[in-house]
Amino acid sequence: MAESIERYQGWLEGVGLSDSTTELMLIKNLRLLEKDTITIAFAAEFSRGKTELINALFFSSTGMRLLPSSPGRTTMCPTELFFDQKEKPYLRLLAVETRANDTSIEEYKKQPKQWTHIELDCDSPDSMQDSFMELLRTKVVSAEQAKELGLAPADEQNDVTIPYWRHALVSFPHPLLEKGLVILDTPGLNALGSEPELTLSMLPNAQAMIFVLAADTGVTQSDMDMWQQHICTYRSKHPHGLAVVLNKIDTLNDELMSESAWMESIDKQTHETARLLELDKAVIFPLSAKQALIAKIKNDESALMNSRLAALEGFLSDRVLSSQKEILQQQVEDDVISHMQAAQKTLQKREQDIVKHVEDLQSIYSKSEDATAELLLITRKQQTVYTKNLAHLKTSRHLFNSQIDDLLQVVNPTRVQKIIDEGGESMIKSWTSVGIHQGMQGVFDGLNVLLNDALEASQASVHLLDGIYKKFKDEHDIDVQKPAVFDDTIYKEKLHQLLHEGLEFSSHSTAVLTGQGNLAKSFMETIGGQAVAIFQQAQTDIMTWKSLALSTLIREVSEQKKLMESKLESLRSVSAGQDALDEKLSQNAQKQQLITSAIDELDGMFVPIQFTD
Ligand SMILES: Nc1nc2c(ncn2[C@@H]2O[C@H](COP(=O)(O)OP(=O)(O)OP(=O)(O)O)[C@@H](O)[C@H]2O)c(=O)[nH]1
Ligand SMILES: [Mg+2]
Repeated sequence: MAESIERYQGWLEGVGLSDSTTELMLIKNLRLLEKDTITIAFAAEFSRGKTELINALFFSSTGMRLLPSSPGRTTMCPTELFFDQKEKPYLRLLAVETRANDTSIEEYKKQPKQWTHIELDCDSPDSMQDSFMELLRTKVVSAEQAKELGLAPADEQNDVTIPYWRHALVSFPHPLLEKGLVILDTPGLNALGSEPELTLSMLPNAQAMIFVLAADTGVTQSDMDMWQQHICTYRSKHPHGLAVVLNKIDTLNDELMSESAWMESIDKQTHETARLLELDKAVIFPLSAKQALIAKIKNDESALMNSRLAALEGFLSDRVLSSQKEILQQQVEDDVISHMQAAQKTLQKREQDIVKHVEDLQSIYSKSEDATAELLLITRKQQTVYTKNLAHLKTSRHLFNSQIDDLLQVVNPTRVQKIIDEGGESMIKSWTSVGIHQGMQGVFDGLNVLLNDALEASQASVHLLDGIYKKFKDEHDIDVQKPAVFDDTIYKEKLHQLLHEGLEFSSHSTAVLTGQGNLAKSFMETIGGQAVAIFQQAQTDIMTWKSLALSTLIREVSEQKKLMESKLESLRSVSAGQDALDEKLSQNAQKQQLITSAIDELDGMFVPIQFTD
């Protein structure tokens, strides 16, 4: 796809149809293809087997239990696994003390120096396993210190064991990671409530989420709490990206049990889980991560079958990975193909015009001098009209642009930031459930007012455009497609979703948040950052609208104007004699041939970009 887009870039230049807007659109799409990553997040209470499952799904080929998994609390910090081709494999760790700063993890990721860097020796499994022990590291701090980091409730008196690291990044050469897969392993027990960025940004943005339950414990109250607080909101956002794993089915079996009794008990639990979570049984996967890992390492086909891992693998590759790929390809395809279709039309029009022009020239052969003079006069008049139209169009564009600049002022992210800062300040001061709810509602009301203002401001521009397009269609039969109008509903929806997530988070985390100035701040930072991002997107979309709104029309009118000019020139050359006319005819024939072959070349480019169909 990327290759074809690059070819198209070259083609556009060759036929003189390349401009900066188009160039930007193509570059944006090439970047999208390049950065094509898919994140699968694993969330659950502690000890349900998240890490073991990740080992079984992705890392059995290392021949070992790559990531540490053991009874009790194991993983202490969120761990992202991916492949960074720019550097040798590594483990990077961010100190837990950074929680006291305002800086987000996303921001820290841009500053590798702030992380403890451990190079991974992929040739030595033992040393790698050693390095990964860092993921389990904890330390004991005073109650005061723990409170400062937002890791202990306000009334804590005793020393507290806290994670040593706040976040871990693992770059590891694995075929799936190399293709752009990112895996997010999270620690059970409260991690979701205490790291707002994880809960409000990393998890909701993952393309798939796997919620893990264990058959030996069944669905406990704390599983249910987690499900209701964090996973349900995810589900409403990505209805097809959620899977629930009922892990440890091997524990339901013992040597005295018949195979069918075991199956029955698995079935019963699956059914019960589906009922409790109000889910379709099809997205619940009973399996044994431990058996699967061991079976894969030992190459034991029948044990692997018994572990039932294959069903989950099927779900991930068919439902998640390939559908995500399709969505991305569709996005790129829509953008590029519609541009190609417009270019195709332009060239076809050019071809028709030349054919018409050649016919005109041929008819001059047989015409009297008077008739030629008359044709010259008509063409001149037409040319004047087009010159005027072009001028008119440019004035309109000026007007349109200044309207859009006003619109951009309305959705300016600095204004958004101001609303958030003001609202946030008062919320941090009155950090109670009611205070947070009211404060957040107030902030979001303010943001919605901005969007309504923006919609109002954009109406005038929409009318202006409608008028211009109508004039050219009615008076000059120029019918080009209008670009899509800036549509504020998507941003409204996104804001609504964000408010909902923020309220959910704060109402379940007040115990941890109470009196934790820093945590309250980082919560506001995360919410604010996402809101600003929504408005930045709106701004980008408006700018795209600004650059696209009149460009096709202007291009079309300039084409017409050029055509008139060349027609005039031909007509003038008639008076210079028969030879000149012959020369003009052969020049035009050549032009026509060039255009025809350019159209052929373009036709051949559609298929490679549409290969998903
Ligand atoms: N019997 C059995 N034990 C399993 C299975 N999967 C995991 N375990 C065990 O359960 C324990 C916990 O597994 P982990 O993978 O560390 O669990 P986790 O969800 O990552 O836990 P935290 O990292 O603490 O959040 C380990 O001792 C695993 O060996 C399974 O399918 N069957
Ligand atoms: Mg774990």
